[in-house]
Amino acid sequence: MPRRGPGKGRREQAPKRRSNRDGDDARSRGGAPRRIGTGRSRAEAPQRERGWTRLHDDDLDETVSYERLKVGRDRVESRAEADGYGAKIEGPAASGTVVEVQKGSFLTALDAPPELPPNSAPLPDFLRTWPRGTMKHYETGLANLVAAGDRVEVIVPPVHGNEEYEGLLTKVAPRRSTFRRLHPSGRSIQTLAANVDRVAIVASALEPPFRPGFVDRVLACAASCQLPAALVLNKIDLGVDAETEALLEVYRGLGVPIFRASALTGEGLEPLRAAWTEGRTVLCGHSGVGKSSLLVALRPGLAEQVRVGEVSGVTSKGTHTTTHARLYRSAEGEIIDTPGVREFTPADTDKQNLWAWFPEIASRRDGCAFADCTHTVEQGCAILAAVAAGEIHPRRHESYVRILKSLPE
Ligand SMILES: Nc1nc2c(ncn2[C@@H]2O[C@H](COP(=O)(O)OP(=O)(O)O)[C@@H](O)[C@H]2O)c(=O)[nH]1
Ligand SMILES: [Mg+2]
Ligand SMILES: [Zn+2]
Repeated sequence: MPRRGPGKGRREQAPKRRSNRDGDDARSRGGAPRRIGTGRSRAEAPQRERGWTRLHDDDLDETVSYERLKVGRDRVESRAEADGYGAKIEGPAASGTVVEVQKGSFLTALDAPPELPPNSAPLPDFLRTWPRGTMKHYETGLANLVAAGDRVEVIVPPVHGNEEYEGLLTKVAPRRSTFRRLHPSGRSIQTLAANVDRVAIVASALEPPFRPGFVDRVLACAASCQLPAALVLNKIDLGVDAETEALLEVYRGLGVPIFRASALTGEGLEPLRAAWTEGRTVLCGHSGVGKSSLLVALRPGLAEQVRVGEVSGVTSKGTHTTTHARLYRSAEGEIIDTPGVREFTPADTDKQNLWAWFPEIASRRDGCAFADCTHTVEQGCAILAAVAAGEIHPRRHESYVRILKSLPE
């Protein structure tokens, strides 16, 4: 009697469909946000498993699986088929760096062109790379598995004539660091950039006004990622008001390096150039503060690629365009711009340990009367006392309270 393989039948539940349905269920239930880190609670695990079939080698009856997968013995040429079945795609391997994450694909700069057959079409500067089918279907609790700055390995099937090259992602190298945030949905963690060395918060004194709440969010976010952060005050040609000056002093007191610059006049660019020549810097800042202008001022070679004065995040029709980070490589140091990313809520943290990313709270919390003090309303709170005594700036405390309220339990 023919053996009915354990994988048979279950394979028909397309993983993608299944995971979508789970998502809808979760949404319709509403309620509390999911646990960070997994994206799902443990209680949901059995339900999730049901949608998945783990195929052991022993379970794979070759003839059945070939038939079922409709792959046959021919090489799979189309990406759509490969997506679904993790089929074999042939071509030379290459390594590279992801410069931008787009809808489902990764724009990748290859370290060196792979050896392609003679009379293949010329390779583009940036190769559009797609993940293998399976990678897209597992719910990991992460909004994205690959980020700008990731080191990857790809397969590059040769193409001829006018066909477009498309790489297949085969491997993502371990990261030396990640800059990540809680996704605005509150349900997953989003890696904005990988293998970065420092975060630069770009702000302007005027037009748009200086926003300390934003600075505090990025500072907490960077600290939770163990990344050093600096503050760049751009547009100093427009003047700096006394209130902003006072806040800059507060940040300086907290050990945050402060740069003052004008992309317009070129003032203050030298120290930035010097500070960013080594490694990789991520620029964060509201639209209009001058991130693109600074990029072009520091790297005139990018003038063709980077558009200044572009309203990012929203098109004229009011729909969202890309909010994706873009890596600009250069021998004078690499810079990642994050246009359209406005929310920086620290990931890997919760209400109980947010204090750790506020140095002036971390250093005083031992003085609180209660070990589980939230530093918001408690009697005998050393932090509230320090705010009242003028030792902690009220705006910093206000930022702490705001972030606290926006975090999951
Ligand atoms: N006065 C002045 N204007 C600037 C400066 N840097 C940028 N701008 C202007 O601010 C606007 C937004 O700049 P942009 O670089 O596109 O900001 P981004 O959205 O942060 O990338 C543009 O009109 C720039 O010309 C500066 O240092 N001084
Ligand atoms: Mg810009
Ligand atoms: Zn307290």
